[in-house]
Amino acid sequence: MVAAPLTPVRPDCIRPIGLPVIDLTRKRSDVVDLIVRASEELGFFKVINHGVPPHVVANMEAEAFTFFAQPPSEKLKAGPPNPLGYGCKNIGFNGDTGEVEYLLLHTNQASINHRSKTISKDPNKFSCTVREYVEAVKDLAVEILELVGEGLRLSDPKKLARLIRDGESDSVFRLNHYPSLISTTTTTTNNNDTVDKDNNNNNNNNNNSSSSSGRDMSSQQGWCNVVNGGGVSVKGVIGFGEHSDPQILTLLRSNDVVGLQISLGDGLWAPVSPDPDSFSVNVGDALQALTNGRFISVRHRAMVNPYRSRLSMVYFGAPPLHARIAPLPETVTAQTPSLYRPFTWAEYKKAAYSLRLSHSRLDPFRTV
Ligand code: GA4
Repeated sequence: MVAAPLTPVRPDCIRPIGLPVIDLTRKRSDVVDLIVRASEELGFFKVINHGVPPHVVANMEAEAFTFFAQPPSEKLKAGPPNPLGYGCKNIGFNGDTGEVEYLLLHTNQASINHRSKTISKDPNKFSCTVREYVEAVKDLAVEILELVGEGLRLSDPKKLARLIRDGESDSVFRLNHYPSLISTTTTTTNNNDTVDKDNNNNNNNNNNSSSSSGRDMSSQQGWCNVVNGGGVSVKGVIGFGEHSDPQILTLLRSNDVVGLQISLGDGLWAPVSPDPDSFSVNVGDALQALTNGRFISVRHRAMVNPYRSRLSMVYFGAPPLHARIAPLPETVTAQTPSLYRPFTWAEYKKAAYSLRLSHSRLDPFRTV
């Protein structure tokens, strides 16, 4: 009898590689070339000397830690995520889950003001902090897209940047909290929320994330049901599963805790070293379509750090809902015919929310 061939099981493999770190104060033409090359080869790069003031970042991080340190009953007042608002473990509407809790906000000021009322005891302070952060990061995204426009030799080099600068842009801002898994003492409260009494292992390097009592604000207090009686494996727990971002450009900043990984294909994952002074930048699906597949919308995921809580603050630069996304004429040639049919951002967003997180969302929009 011939034995049936074994189906090879290929475990995910971590492959540390040198990821591009681009100093935005270098000569403009060099920066343009580096950004284009990184976007083509990986769809990912980091930027340093980016001009976002440290206090703006620190204030936003402090607000985020303050929010997540609250008991579940308080945080749930800012939910459920529809998709905006507070969410815990559930991602999107089609059954995706992860070991993450988050706040998803629209960057429109009226929306931030409105949401702040259920998020913070000092809504004005919260909304001002978010506004300052989002404005600064949006300016950075605009600058990067202008450099991209130059690199692609667009007849109108600011065309891409205008899509996210537009007052009606559908950009969103996300705060993700990935509590650590190690905990020495847990108690289960009446409403089934697991409360961690030991905060020491969540030590965070950033002074701004500490409360006046000197306690780490990234405590698991208020986290719902992650530690589960100490029975959770601390290896390879997924916080936010593999996906690409639907928008144009994503700018992510995290505290000094490892977790983000980008896909190199073939089950290989490159860890992104945490570096609170830089921003990680990734190409989104809309930019892949606009560049006719020249730039890669990189797939990525976030792993839970066993020992320390991770906080990421992510700006997703998107066009207005009515904006038309189609390969830019400069990227379409006889040799590189149009890969995608035109679509509006509203159409794409609707499709994204009808699919699972890991779906290759652009495929149905391909012409060939
Ligand atoms: C991924 C990028 C952003 O975080 C996000 C996510 C959104 C959500 O969490 O509500 C989505 C996800 C993201 C992609 C596919 C859909 C929509 C969950 C999901 C299953 C806010 C976004 O715009 O798309």
